[in-house]
Amino acid sequence: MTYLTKPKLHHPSLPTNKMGYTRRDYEAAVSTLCAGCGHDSISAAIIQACFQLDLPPHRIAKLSGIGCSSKTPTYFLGNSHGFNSVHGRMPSVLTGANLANRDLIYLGVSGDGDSASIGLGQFAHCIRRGVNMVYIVENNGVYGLTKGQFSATADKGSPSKRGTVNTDSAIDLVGLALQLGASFVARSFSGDKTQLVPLIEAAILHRGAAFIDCISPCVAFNNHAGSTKGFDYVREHNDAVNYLDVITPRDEITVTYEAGAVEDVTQHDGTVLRLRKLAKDYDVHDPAAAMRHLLERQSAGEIVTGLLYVERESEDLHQHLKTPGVPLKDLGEGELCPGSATLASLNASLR
Ligand SMILES: Cc1ncc(C[n+]2csc(CCOP(=O)(O)OP(=O)(O)O)c2C)c(N)n1
Ligand code: SF4
Ligand SMILES: [Mg+2]
Repeated sequence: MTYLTKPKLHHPSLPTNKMGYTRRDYEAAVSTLCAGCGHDSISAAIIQACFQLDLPPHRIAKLSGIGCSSKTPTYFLGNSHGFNSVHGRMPSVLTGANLANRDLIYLGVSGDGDSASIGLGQFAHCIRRGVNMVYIVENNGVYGLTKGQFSATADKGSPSKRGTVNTDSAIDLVGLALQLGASFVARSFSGDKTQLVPLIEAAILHRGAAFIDCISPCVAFNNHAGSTKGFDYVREHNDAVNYLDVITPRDEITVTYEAGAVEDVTQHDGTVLRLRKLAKDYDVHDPAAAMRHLLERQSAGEIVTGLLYVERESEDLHQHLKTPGVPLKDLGEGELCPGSATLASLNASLR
């Protein structure tokens, strides 16, 4: 029962994208998560983003750890590559895959337990290395799969469903990602598709480590009064700095916006991220300002969402390591093994 497949037949009038695929071609098995779980909305947003970007599913690799959140790649992109790794170890598996084959689009899906508890070290190093990927944490503040223990992102003073109060300080993954040098940092809410879908699109088109912290309520264990990760709390305290439209080079720009409320950010591939600014003086290119804004709003009890930071001229690990443009997996023995004469001269140069 865990892997119920969806019927293959499509209604002939379903809209198709430029690849000729329907949205259904980006779906996968029927979800077995609890009805109403925020994670399912994030899966739907990923499907929508990949459909709208006309991505060939076989060019995407989705990787995850362990948790309800890490199960979700079974429920989207059924025609893509997938690897469900060990708890907290998705980042190193993703980094290795990315180094071996730079030609795929890497999507890392994780949970707050997976990334902020057991996998914190792995999270930190793949962000600081600038691995070209979209890293999404489906953040519910609990270990959902193991029945509701506090995770490291649970706010200090917030009660569990049974009334125990969390006495540990929370790790803010957005603040951490900024400090670690992520070149794209955003936070969103699973219940806000209008904000989330373009953020995922922009993160896919970004070169470098793109991190999205997505608050995703756990309806079974963390949606009660007093929880700061429940649907009601997030809706009441959501402080969006901006909303985004993604305009790829092949799109016609037809939308017009009020002057002063819009900022265009051009990415390396010519894609334009059009920010509809809500906080008009918010500077999306200043990580220190982003950090200040986060802390200020946090002390006022607000949860800041939107695109919080993006680097204009971002680089990735392959540029840092000066790897060849051809994926390493496609290199032959001649290129990978320079021969004993080269090795002898290298050794001689080090004596
Ligand atoms: C090495 C290891 N330690 C502990 C566990 C038990 N375990 C499984 S999932 C999980 C926490 C999952 O929490 P999170 O990543 O937040 O995902 P969620 O279920 O909340 O989406 C834990 C502790 C495990 N599977 N492997
Ligand atoms: S336990 Fe929580 S996180 Fe897991 S599927 Fe149910 S609602 Fe979602
Ligand atoms: Mg969790």
